[in-house]
Formats: sequence, C-alpha cells, structure tokens
Amino acid sequence: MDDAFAELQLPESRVLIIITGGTICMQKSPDGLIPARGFLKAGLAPRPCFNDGSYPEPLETVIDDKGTRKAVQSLRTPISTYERRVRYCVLEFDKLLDSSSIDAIGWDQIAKTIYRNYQLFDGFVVLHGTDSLAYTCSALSFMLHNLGKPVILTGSQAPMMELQTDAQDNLLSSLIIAGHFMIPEVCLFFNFKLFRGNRTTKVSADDFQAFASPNLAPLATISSLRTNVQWDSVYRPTDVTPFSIQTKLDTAHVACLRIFPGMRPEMVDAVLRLEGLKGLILETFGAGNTPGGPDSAMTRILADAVKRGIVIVNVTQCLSGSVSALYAPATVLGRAGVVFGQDMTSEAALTKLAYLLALPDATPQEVAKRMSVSIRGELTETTRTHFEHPKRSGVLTPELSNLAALGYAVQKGNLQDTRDIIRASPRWLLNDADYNFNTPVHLAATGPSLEILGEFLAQGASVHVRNRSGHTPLFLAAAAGLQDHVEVLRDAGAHLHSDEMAQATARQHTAEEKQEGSAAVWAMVTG
Ligand code: ASN
Repeated sequence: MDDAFAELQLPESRVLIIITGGTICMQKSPDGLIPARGFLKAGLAPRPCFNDGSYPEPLETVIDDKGTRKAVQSLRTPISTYERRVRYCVLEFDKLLDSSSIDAIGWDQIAKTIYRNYQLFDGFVVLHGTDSLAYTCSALSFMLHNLGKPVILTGSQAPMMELQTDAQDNLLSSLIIAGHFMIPEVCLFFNFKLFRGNRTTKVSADDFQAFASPNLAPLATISSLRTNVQWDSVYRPTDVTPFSIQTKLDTAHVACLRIFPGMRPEMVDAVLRLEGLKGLILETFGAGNTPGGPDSAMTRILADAVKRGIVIVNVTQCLSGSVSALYAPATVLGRAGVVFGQDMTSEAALTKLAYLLALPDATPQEVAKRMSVSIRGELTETTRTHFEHPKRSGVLTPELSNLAALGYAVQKGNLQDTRDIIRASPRWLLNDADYNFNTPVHLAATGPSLEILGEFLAQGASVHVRNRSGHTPLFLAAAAGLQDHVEVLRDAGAHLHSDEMAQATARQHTAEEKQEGSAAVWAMVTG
C-alpha cells in the first residue's frame, strides 16, 4: 500500500466550529477591538496546522442558527499524533458579539445550533469571548440534556491575527480534543487545560491563564505532544435517553448579590422585593456566613423571602471551598430556608437557578432541593459516605481484568462476568477500544445479550464512538439484523454517522430488492 493511499485510509473526525464572537475573531477599529467575519478564510485556511491543503470535497451540509441547511467549505487538519485527522467547518453567527453582550438568547442560539447539527458531527467547538464564557459554559451544561459528544468552548485573550496570541493554541487544542476524545461534557479549554465548563471562573482580565476551576482538577491537560485525559473525572450521563435541549433560561427573574461588611439589610430586602423575582444567589463570606444572628433584620428579611417562595442559594465569595453549616451564621441561614449551594461557582449557581426555574412545573421546593445536589457535576456532593465496601477481588486474575476479558464475556453473553470485570478493573473500561477500535458497546451491539448492552449504556458508555472502519455500534447492530439491539441503541440516542448513511441506504435497497428481512432493520436506522 503506498503512503498516499494509507493516509487516505486514516480515520477522520468531523467537528463543527460555531463562532459567536469574542476577542479570538476580533480586529482593530476606531472604537477599539470588534468581532470580524470571515474567520475560516482569514484566520484558519492560511495556517498549516489548521489546513493540510487537501480542501475536501464535497462541501459539508450544515444547519445554521436559523435552521437553514447550507453548504459550507470544510478544512482538514494534518494527521495528529493519534493518527487521525479532524475535518471541520465553521458556522459564524449573523451577529458576532463581544461576550459581555451575550445573554439567554445567545445561549438558546448555541444550544439549538448544536442540537440541529448533532447527528452531522462528532464534536463541537464554540468560539466565544472570555468575559462571560464561564456563564455560557455553565448555562449550556444544564441546557444540553444527555449530551453524548464533546462540546468545547474556547476563546483567547489576544486576537488570532495578533503576532503574540493564545488564539492558535486554544483553538487547535480544542479542535483536537473534540475530534479525538469522547468527553461528553460542556468543557472550557484555555491555556493547555480542559475544564468542566460549569466549574470555571474567569480569574484574569489579561493573562493567558485566564480561567481557573478551583474546586475540580482539569479533565485534561496538554503536555508536550500528548493530551492527558483524567477519564475517572469525566461526567457521563446515565439516563438512557437521546440528546435533547432545554431553551429559554429564566435570567429575568433571578439576581446575584454580594454581601459586604456594613451592608444595610434594606438593600437585600429591596432586591428580594423586585417584581417577579423568583431566585437569588447570595455570595456570602467564607464558609457561607452573613452578618447578623438569628434575630437580626437580615435573617428576618431572608426568611420572609423564602416564605414568599423565593429560592435563595448560599455560595461563597471565596475562590475555592464550600459553604457549610460549620459556623453559626451559616447554620442560621440554613434554618431560615436558605439553600446551601455547596462549592458551586456563582456562574454555575445563577445559571442553574435560571434553568431550574424555567422547567415546566418548577416549584420553589423542587428547585431548592435540586440546587444543592449535582445534576451535571457542577458541585461536589458532601453526602457521600466515607466508608466503602472493599471491591471484590480474586474473581479474576489481573491479566484477565482487561478489555479482552470483557470482550470475551460479552460474546459469551455472560452478564455477571462483565460486571465482575468492570468492577475489578482499575480504570473505566467502557469507552476503551481494542485494536480495531471496537469499544465494549460495539461488541455488545452484536452480542447475544441485550441485557449487557443495556447495562453498558446505563453506565454511561458512549454510543457515538466509531471503530477503525468508521462504524458506530448502531451500524453493526443493523448489519447483524438485530432489531432489538437497534431499538435499545436508538432509545439511548444512537444514530448513524453521516459517513455511514449512504452505505446503510444502499444495503437497505439491496435487501428490499432481494426481499430480505434485513430491509426492515436497515429502514429503522436510515429513516
Ligand atoms: N471582551 C472580550 C469578550 O468577552 C474579551 C475576550 O474575549 N478576551 O468578547
């Protein structure tokens, strides 16, 4: 096989870059920096790390922020260290914004664009200004339900067109991570670190190290040529239902207030009496303390507001750590009905509150309850027991506790063995792949046990990973004519990759002509 042919055989991921604005795409104007259009042509095409020069045809079909299908130019990166290329297109929003002007309307637009293009791409990169980036990441993490693919938000402190800029590193690393690693979370990438988006906060107005995630270590770091993913920290939805979105966060009826020494209780009261207010994030001192004791005016005002149905959430002004009932003032707040927001950032707390209040049938009691528990990994739950039963050992020899053993158990349809192997494995096995890039879900998709497949999915294993031939587990199940497996996978959100569609349709037509039963199974996945 000659080298050129071998290169063509290399797997290729598809990533959609959504541009909302921000410094990364800005240019100078008489009024200062403003976002400029034409980023693909001016910023990416001339740079060899973003364009291998192959200018792939045909043009991709993308669905823009208004729901219109359009064909746009795509580019390919050169081959990565992981022997894969990333093919990407760019979708620029009509109105590019400095992120200080982004609000719930912009979040809706981003969520809808991801939703509409979800089946066409393996991952998404969103370019966004840094000012409100932590809010957008937090909001999206709640708005995207059962996310099964990476969504990475990034931006830069200096424009792409500047000589000294962080734009190139931030975008290229985001593109590579979105195209290579199945991290099904809303993430923020900045300065060689990938963070869970709803744990971040902007900590510098000018430093390249602009973001921190004080209460959760990065999900991945880039060092030299490698990306080191902390797979055990990756959040995986275990609700076996397809991807969906919630739009229209209620930012109009929430507020955020920072307590300061000598603050007049009437100020807090004035905010709490704003017409229509439904929720307040109270940024308190240290571990959750405010001035005043149980009988103080402040406590009375807060308790009255809670009785009127306003959800008040206590978060700390400190960069790291959690609120708790350690000191009397915080305990008093808790007794007044103020919710402990644990170690959530203000950005996460505010957007979560706006999200929960916008859910149909939201009651103050239900919203208050959900504010103190993790729904997308946005807070560290302190209710976990410190004592765990020892893991079962001795069931399998260490050399059997690996992917091969799991594959064997799947093929045998032995559910108990799969459980034992997964439990005994020091790492999470379900997104690992064998030499053919088949994950345990690929194997279970054609295996004899539907229960094993269902269990892997319930544990959060991805249905979107593609094997060396570019096939999803759904394609393999359809090719094997396994109707029940196809149904289980589709219920979990599986769909054919756009590359597979033509092949599946051709097989369906052949089966129809020959009047084979498999035609019906193919029809389930192409329709
Ligand atoms: N003002 C810019 C923005 O948030 C800041 C940046 O992107 N670095 O759009």
